[in-house]
Amino acid sequence: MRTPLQMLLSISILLLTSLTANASTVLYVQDPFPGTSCASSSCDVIGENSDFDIKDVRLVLGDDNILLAQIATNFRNTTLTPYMDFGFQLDVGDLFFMVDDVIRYGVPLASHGGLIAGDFYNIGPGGLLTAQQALGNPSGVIYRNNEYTWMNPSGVTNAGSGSLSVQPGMDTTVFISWSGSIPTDLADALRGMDHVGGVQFASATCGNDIIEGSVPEPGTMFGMGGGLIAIGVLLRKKIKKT
Ligand SMILES: [Ca+2]
Ligand SMILES: [Ca+2]
Repeated sequence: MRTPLQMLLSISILLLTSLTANASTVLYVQDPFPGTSCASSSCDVIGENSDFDIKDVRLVLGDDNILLAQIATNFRNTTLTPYMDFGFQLDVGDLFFMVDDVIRYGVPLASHGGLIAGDFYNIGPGGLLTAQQALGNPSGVIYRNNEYTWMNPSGVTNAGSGSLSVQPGMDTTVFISWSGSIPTDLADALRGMDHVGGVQFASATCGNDIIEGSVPEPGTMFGMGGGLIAIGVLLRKKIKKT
């Protein structure tokens, strides 16, 4: 007899394997959560966990450059519909993708400024909008004003559509899934070939929780491999001695 969790896991694995050939996780980032109502920039969440906390992000990439991005986060509703908080409209942030620490691509998870939810965009000459710009420069509220939360719609180019779904989870968690075809430079960077790929996301346009992460640099991987080889050699020496 399978538990519901086991059923859910096997369904997820089935979906993943049917989604794309030879898919593997290229990046998994867990977001630390030290506490609530914390105004310091070193803290994870400013304000209510139920509105802003991000748990993790997983990127699964197939040989065919189809990417599946899964985010576990909190939002006040399970449809990612904007809501009012302290007199300001809060929207879900865009999902950003980085090559060598520069945000080059984005996926709006809710439509804004003519950008269509689920479509894949090249960042335009207008660049990105900080939380302050996305919210319209509010005062009297505490948020992460300098964090990038949205693409600036000005001059962006649409590079294809993707599939977006939101599933309710436990309590106020929502699971956001996006899958779509990504350009070769991003795919290679996420595989750690030549360049370094990464992901960045703000749960809401106020930037009150953010997550970011990059694949390990090829040099780091080599270093880790070297370390493992060194441990292996040491162990062998120790075994020979005894
Ligand atoms: Ca968090
Ligand atoms: Ca965070």
